[in-house]
Amino acid sequence: MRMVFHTCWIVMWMVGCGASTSTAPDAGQDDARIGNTDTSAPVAECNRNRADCDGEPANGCEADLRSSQDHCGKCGTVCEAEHGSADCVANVCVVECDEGYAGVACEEDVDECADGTALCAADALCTNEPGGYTCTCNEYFEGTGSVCTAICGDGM
Ligand SMILES: [Ca+2]
Ligand SMILES: [Ca+2]
Repeated sequence: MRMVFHTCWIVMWMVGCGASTSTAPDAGQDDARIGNTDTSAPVAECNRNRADCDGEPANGCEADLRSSQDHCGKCGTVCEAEHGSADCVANVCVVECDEGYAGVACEEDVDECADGTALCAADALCTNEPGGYTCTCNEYFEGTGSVCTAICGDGM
């Protein structure tokens, strides 16, 4: 009598256990895929916009590609500007160059003398410089460079 009861209990327990284990694996996989904090999650399981850029499984998908300055949009894409500001916004590196600089990372000096944006007087020499330019009045002229007047103008 006692034995029968025991067997019955075991069967019920097994059925109950079987029912719960049939759903558990799926739920577990979803958790691993979604949870970046789950350090046991494989590297390939990073969420969209996150990545394991340092190859360190312990910290999981540590890089937020949307805003990381070192991994903007994808691993290793550094968002920076040599002469200006750079911000990783929504996976894109937005660069704003200081005046006088251009290029993808604001690394190029703008040659204001060559591109015609320099505001030198007609009687001045334009000299390109990093981040700017200078205007120097020609010989026999004097002034700031943006304004040059002839010396001995009275006699001419
Ligand atoms: Ca990592
Ligand atoms: Ca320049």
